[in-house]
Amino acid sequence: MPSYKLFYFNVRGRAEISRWMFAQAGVKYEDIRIGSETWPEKKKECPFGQMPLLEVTDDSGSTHVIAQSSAIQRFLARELGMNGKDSYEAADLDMVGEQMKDIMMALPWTEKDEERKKQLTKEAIEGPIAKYFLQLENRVRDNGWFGRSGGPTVGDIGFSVGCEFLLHTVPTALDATPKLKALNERVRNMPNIKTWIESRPETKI
Ligand SMILES: N[C@@H](CCC(=O)N[C@@H](CS)C(=O)NCC(=O)O)C(=O)O
Repeated sequence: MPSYKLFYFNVRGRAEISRWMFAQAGVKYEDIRIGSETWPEKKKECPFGQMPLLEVTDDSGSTHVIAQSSAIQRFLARELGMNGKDSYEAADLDMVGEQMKDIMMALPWTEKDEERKKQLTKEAIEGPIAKYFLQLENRVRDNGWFGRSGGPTVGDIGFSVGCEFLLHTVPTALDATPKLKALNERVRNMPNIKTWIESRPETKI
C-alpha cells in the first residue's frame, strides 16, 4: 500500500478535493499544513514553486512528487477508483472538472476591496455562473451522478467542493438546478465525507 503526504497551506483551497477523495476512499494520508515560516524552505522542493504537492511512496520504496492540483486529483482518481470505468467516462468527469474551473475563474479573486468583492461575487454567481450551472445540470445522469457507472467520482467531489464556497456566498445558487442540488447533498452526506467536513480544521476558505 503506498503512503501519501499532501502538503498545502492551512486552507481548503486547491487541496480540498484531494482531501475529500482520501476521506471517501478511507485511505490514510498525512495532511501537512505549511505555515508562512516554513514555506520558503518547502517552496524550493516544489517543482513549480507552489502547493498543493503530493508525495507518494510506492510499495518499492520510491518516492514520487506530484504538483498541480488537477494532476494530483486525476492521479488520486485513478489510484482510488474514482475515475469512471473507462476513458470515455473519465473524459465525462474531466469535462465536469474543467467546467468547475471555469466557474471558479468567473469569481473576482483579485479584487482588493472586500465590500466590492462580495458584490462582484454575488453578481458572478447570479450571472455567468448560473448559466454554467444550467449547462452542468444536463450532465447529471439518471443515476444521479456525473459518471455513467455511479459515484462519487472525482467529478462529483470536485463539483461539491466548489459549491461549498459558492453556496456560502449565495445559499440559493443551486435552486434553479435541482439535479445539481441533490447531487451536492448526496456527496456531502456520504458518511466518510460528512465525518471529514465535521472534523476538519476550521478555515475561512
Ligand atoms: N495551478 C496550480 C496553482 C497553485 C497555486 O496557485 N498555489 C498557491 C496557493 S493556492 C501557492 O502555492 N502560492 C504560494 C506561492 O506561489 O509562493 C495548481 O492548481 O496547483
